Amino acid sequence: MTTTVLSDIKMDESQIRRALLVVDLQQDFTTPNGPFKNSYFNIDHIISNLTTILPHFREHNGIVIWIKADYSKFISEPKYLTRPEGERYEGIPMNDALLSGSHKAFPLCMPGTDGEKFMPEIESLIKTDQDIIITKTYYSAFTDTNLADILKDVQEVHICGLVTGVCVQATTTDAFFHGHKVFIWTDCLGHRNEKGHRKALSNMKRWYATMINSSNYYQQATLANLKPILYFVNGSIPSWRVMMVLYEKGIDFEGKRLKVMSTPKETKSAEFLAINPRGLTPTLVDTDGSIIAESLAILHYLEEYYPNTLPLIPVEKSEHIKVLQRIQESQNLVDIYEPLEEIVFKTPKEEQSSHKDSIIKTLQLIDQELAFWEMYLTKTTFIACNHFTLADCAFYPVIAYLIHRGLNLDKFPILKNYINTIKTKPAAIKSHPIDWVEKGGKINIFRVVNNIVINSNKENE
Ligand SMILES: N[C@@H](CCC(=O)N[C@@H](CS)C(=O)NCC(=O)O)C(=O)O
Repeated sequence: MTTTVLSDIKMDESQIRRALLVVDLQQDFTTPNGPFKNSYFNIDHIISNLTTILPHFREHNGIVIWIKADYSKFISEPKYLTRPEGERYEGIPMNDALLSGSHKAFPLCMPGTDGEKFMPEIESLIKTDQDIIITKTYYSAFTDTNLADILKDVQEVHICGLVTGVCVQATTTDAFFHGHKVFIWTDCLGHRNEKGHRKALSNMKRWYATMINSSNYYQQATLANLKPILYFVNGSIPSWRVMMVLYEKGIDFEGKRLKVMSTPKETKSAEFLAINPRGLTPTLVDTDGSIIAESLAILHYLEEYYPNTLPLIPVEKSEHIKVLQRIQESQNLVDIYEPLEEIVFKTPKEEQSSHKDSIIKTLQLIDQELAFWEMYLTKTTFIACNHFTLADCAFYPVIAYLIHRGLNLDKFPILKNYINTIKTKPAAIKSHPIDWVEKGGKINIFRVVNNIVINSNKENE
């Protein structure tokens, strides 16, 4: 079953509806002598930032929602959000018992007290004819409120306020699970201490939200709505790896195919050399202008900088390190195999037989290398652990490429089985090189080199 995710709906900038949730700027949190005195924030800075940006935000389809806490009920049972269906949400941590709960340790934001009220400076920022005020009783502004209904046509949810690691984080997580694209205004936040603040930021960045600055939220959010561009060469292992990750994570991108069989090569055009002076693909130009090349580095980049997408690096340490290792190891097979292409494509026919020994050695090394991967797959279903990870995206295109070039895997039945499983995955199907057919490539490298060896033996008889 598919679910419509608000943040996936593509629209023009002018159509995007956004909301800003300003969380808990009440006096109990902000007064210098209150329970949150000496905390890690400067309320004057937050107020000054909001004063500058709110008029602009309202002008750009933005509704401002002021969230207030009422903790007078001393609720002790957490209330959990139900995980929505869809790949986007699988395996992503939801609010834990603490974040799904409410405050009960001491009286805080009690109705009728000054502590429950907004500071006068905040009151003066509220436009009572346009803004909305919501009172929540849990940490998350979504729990037991009508916030989800209010936001039902809103794509971008921007969040700021207090405190980063509790109400802001609880609300951010739920906003993500309600299908919104979430932006955190990092210069309008605060927590009891710096450590907790940073930990919460890194957690939110990893899973649920894009970190932006209030002063240029508009530009940064607009950039976040653009598509990254991937310069690629069709049928190249490095480009294939990156595409597989983009599709698996559901990152919408614009592919720009560069031809390398043309003269001059499109990869060596002045325009492309200005982007990547090595003239090599894949090269990713991200929406904020960041440029990154080298396939394995791009894999890590996508994992790090697309936190709202399906995670492909496990959090559990032993699995994590296996993924890191296998990603790097996947290059071994490429490096071992490459001399065969040198011999077939770049060596004059009459000289090829002189490479007989090197061909035999290379074929042995390929077999030895494949034996490692066969062994890995006796231990886990996928190449690094029991679920699909970045390591599969690094490795699968290598082995699939070699098969296209005529590699026979009869000696490696588990590997063969693995290939048959992966190739049916939507990300593998979508990233499959354009026009490649099942029966293999025009030039069967493995057959050609075997013939070189046979012919060379005959010549020496
Ligand atoms: N180590 C690089 C290798 C990149 C590479 O060699 N790309 C080739 C395609 S397989 C390319 O763009 N060649 C263009 C050219 O030769 O002009 C990576 O993993 O990204």
